[in-house]
Amino acid sequence: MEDGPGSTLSTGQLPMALPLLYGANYSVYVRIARIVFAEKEVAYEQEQVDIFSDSESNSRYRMIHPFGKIPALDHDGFLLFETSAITRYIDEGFSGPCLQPTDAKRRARMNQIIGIADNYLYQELVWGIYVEGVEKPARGEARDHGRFSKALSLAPRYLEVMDAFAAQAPWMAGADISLADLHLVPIFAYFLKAEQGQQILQQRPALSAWWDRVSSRPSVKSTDQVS
Ligand SMILES: N[C@@H](CCC(=O)N[C@@H](CS)C(=O)NCC(=O)O)C(=O)O
Repeated sequence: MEDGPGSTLSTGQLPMALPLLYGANYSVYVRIARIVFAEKEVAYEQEQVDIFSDSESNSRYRMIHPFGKIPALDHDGFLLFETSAITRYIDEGFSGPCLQPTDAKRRARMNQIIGIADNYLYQELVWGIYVEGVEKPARGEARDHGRFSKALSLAPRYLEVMDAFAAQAPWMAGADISLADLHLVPIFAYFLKAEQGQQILQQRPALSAWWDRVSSRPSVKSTDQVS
C-alpha cells in the first residue's frame, strides 16, 4: 500500500486510508484520474457515481462536489474536485514516476495541452462527434445535426494543432510521458469510436503514431472498460 502525502508512519499512528475516487468509469474525467493512478501504481478505491442519474446517493455526492460533476477525491478526509487538481495531487503526493516536466517550457506545454483538452477537444470531440455521431444514434435518439456538423468542421483544425505538438517529441510535453498525454487519452478514445474520428486522425501521421504509443500503455488498457 502506498503511504499518503507527507505521512511518516511511526508506532501508534494510524495508516492513512487509500485514496477514494468518486465517479463512473464511463466518464472521460474519471478515467484520466484512473489512468494517472495506474501510471503511478498507486492503490486506490473507487465509488461508482453515475452523475446522470437522479439517485438519492447523488444528492449526498453533491456535498462532496457542489457543482455535481465527476470525479472527486477523498484522501483521508482531504476532499478535492477538478481533475487537474486531482491528477497533480496524485503525481506530487505519491511515489512513482514523475508525470510533470520540471523544465519551465515543457511544463508550460503540458499545461497548455491540458487547457486545450478541457476547453476545446472535450466538447467537440466527445460531445459533438462521439455523443451526437455514435451514442445518440445507438440509443435511437435524434442527433443534433447542427451540433454534429459544427464539431466535424472544427475537428480537423484541432487535430492539425495536436499533430504539430506530436511531431516535436515522442510525448506531448517532451521526451517523457506526462499528465498532458494522459489527459488526452479518454477524449481520443471516445472520438475514435466514431468513423469520422478515425478518418480525421488518419490524416495526421505524428498524432497517429502518438496515439499508437499512448494507447498501448498498460494504464490505458487496464482502464478501458467504461461500465
Ligand atoms: N472541470 C471538471 C469537469 C468534469 C466533468 O465535466 N465531468 C463530467 C463527466 S466526464 C460530468 O460530471 N458531467 C455531468 C454534468 O455535466 O452534468 C473536472 O476537471 O473535473
